Amino acid sequence: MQCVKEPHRAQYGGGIIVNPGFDHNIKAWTVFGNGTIEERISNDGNRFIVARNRTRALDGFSQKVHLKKGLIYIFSAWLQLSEGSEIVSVVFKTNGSESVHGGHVIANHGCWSLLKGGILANFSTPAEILFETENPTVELWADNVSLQPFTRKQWRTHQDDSVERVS
Ligand SMILES: [Ca+2]
Repeated sequence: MQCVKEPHRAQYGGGIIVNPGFDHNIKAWTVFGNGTIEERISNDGNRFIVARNRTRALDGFSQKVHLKKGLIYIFSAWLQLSEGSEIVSVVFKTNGSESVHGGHVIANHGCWSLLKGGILANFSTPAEILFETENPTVELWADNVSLQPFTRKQWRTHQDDSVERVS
């Protein structure tokens, strides 16, 4: 998918993400590591979240979720940078220090890119959703974040439905 001027709506209404489109400021989002997180508003009145003054790859905004064993979690988020072009990954950090990458996208300045991915939960655990960019000097912007759980059966049915809708 190409880079777009305004982010599209969150998949599945955001799923289990609280405040996925930042209509309620940055409620339910916390800072991970160093730096500052804040709400920003586009010229068209769209609210999104910004992480700035980052110093490490994983610094930025974060939301805690609870993963359930055996479920498939489909993730998506619209991302933009304050400058340049970087690979941004979504990382699920579970208790202890285990981190699971759940997909990546090349994000740019000037337009929004869609990161699509997902993980399979091998055990039930709280997890923090983090975003990683190797270059921490750029601001990371995000909007319309979504995390939707599916059982394997639901996911197969969902994919079948998607295929039917397309054909
Ligand atoms: Ca928004």
